[in-house]
Amino acid sequence: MARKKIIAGNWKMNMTPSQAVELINTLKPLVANDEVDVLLCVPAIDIIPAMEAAKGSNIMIGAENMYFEEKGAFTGEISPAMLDDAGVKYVIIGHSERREYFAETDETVNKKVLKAFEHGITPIICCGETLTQREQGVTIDFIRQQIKIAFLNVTAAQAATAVIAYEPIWAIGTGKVATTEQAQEVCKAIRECIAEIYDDATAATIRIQYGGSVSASSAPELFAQADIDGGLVGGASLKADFGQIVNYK
Ligand code: G2H
Repeated sequence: MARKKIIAGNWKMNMTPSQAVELINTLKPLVANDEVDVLLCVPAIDIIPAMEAAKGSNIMIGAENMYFEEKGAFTGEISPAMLDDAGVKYVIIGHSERREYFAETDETVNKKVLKAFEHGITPIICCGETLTQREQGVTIDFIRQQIKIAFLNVTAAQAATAVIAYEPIWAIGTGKVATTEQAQEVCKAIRECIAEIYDDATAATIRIQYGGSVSASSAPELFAQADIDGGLVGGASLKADFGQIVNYK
């Protein structure tokens, strides 16, 4: 069965609650395309008003992060139960900005992935190499390691429902998009890695996005690649361009 594309916005630390409502109202008619899954991952404080604003549309609201503990003395963190109770179905885990600025590691990513599944929330698991790693020719090895650790103790049934976002760090917010060949090569390698960890059926079902300066002009070619099942879109999800990306065909 063909995999349904998933096109997700990652608003990062942008949009106040009232701006979130305004943007969702603008985007609703522009992204009304049932052929793809449309998701906006928004700051925690925006989740509830964004869900209200998105009601009656095809826009799903997701989170940008969560903690791996159930509850307790973790000032400032958001628990999986809180997301679940708010109706969140997707959460971004291990974005490179979380790894760079908030000390997330492959191990904490794995803990969060397991916790998300425990609460019935689908993780969008981010991976990606630095420019140095690409230049040194170790991209695939590095990504394989990130994937293997992220999926430790995750069952095949769970893995099949996960989303992986391949985001080369050098392409994030820089305007430099990976070439379609570069993006496809790594997404294919990720799928092969999933087949090695699990089996062909799981690899054929899991959805793999490309992320990193995706725009209305780069989306059509990227999303046409055999192993690319949509995108994780930062800057361009904050404007009407997101509508063009969702309707990339
Ligand atoms: C990569 C991406 C969204 P942008 O971080 O996850 O952002 O499209 O702005 O590069």
